[in-house]
Amino acid sequence: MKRMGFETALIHAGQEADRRTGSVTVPVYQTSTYKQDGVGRDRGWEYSRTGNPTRKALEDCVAALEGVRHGLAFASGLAAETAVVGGLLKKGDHVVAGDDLYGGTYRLFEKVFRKWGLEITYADSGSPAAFRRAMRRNTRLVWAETPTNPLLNITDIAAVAEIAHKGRALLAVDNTFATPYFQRPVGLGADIVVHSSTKYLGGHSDVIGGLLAIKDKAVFEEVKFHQNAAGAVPGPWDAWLTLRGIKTLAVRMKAHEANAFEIAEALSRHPAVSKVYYPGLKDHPAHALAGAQMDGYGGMVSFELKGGRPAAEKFLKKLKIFTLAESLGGVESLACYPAAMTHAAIPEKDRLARGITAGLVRLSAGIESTEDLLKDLHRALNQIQRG
Ligand code: P1T
Repeated sequence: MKRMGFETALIHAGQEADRRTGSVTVPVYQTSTYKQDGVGRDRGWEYSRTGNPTRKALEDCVAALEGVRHGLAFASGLAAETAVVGGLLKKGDHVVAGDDLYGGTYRLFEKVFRKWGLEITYADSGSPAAFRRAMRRNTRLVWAETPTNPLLNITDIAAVAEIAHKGRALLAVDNTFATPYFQRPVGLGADIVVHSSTKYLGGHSDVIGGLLAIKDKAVFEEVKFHQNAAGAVPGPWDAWLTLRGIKTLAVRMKAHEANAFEIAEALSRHPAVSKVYYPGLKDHPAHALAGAQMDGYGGMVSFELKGGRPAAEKFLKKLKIFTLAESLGGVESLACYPAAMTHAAIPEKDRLARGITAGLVRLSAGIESTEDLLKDLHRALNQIQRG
């Protein structure tokens, strides 16, 4: 089935009815190994670290959604990131990364990749000129999260791709926040797309996973080698749950975004709030760029409360529908306090320099009724105002 529409690909890419039984969903191949018909005569599958049909369906599906031929699935988003760096780079290579990143990604770069002998420079996520200035002769990889976590900065993918390629480096884009429903980085020049499928792709807060979509076959082969050699693969059940989640991505993303818009506007009008970060708002510094490189603005909203940590703690305690929890992108609305949760691994000085302040709260807009979500936020905001 070639050239499917996006909504069709969500449901069918990589997934044909099972040949033997006609099962319309991909079976869960809960097996570690496969019978061989003779030495050197397998049936295309040898061992489930190397390959598994349920996982392969997910890998083919993400490749189709991102508009490339090659996909790979991992046990987590961070495992996918590790395979990119472990598969492609060596000691002495240099990485340029945007400076607003998920805290766990920053920790992986700082505490693991530096130990491997990699050099890393962070560039202002919103400034292609900063990426250009950070490039060196030994830069092999440029890494951008866009929109960024947690501040919803936007990196100009086409501009940064040009800079990376001029320096003979690859561009990897973490597309977790936008998903391929709102943004397809390869069409803008990226070489590798990274996902924490734990988030919107899985969509139901019930499975951890990571996915890569890779444009070039040689790059894919190197990362695939690492996937098998290091072995951070998902089990077939996790792959199956992720495939099931992906089927409804389009309808969910529309609902997440509609709620996020209403939330961002309501927060902007509230006197307890000093700043709102949402690329769909006209006063977001990269509103025009987001509109040009994305098909929508997504479901994540961050904001700054007047009154720092005490106000944030009070607000988070008063919420009833939003759940205080790490992660994002599930059907249920979540609230997070980045300074002590998702971004606690970043030293305070660096956090503050990036804008992750003591009053910052991050919301993942779920797909519950808009009215209930707004009421929940208003109640909590009004109570902190009362003191
Ligand atoms: O948690 P894991 O599946 O390993 O994915 C890591 C990851 C990678 N990239 C982005 C943009 C992410 O947001 C994450 C994980 N983030 C959270 C857990 C969070 O609450 O922000």
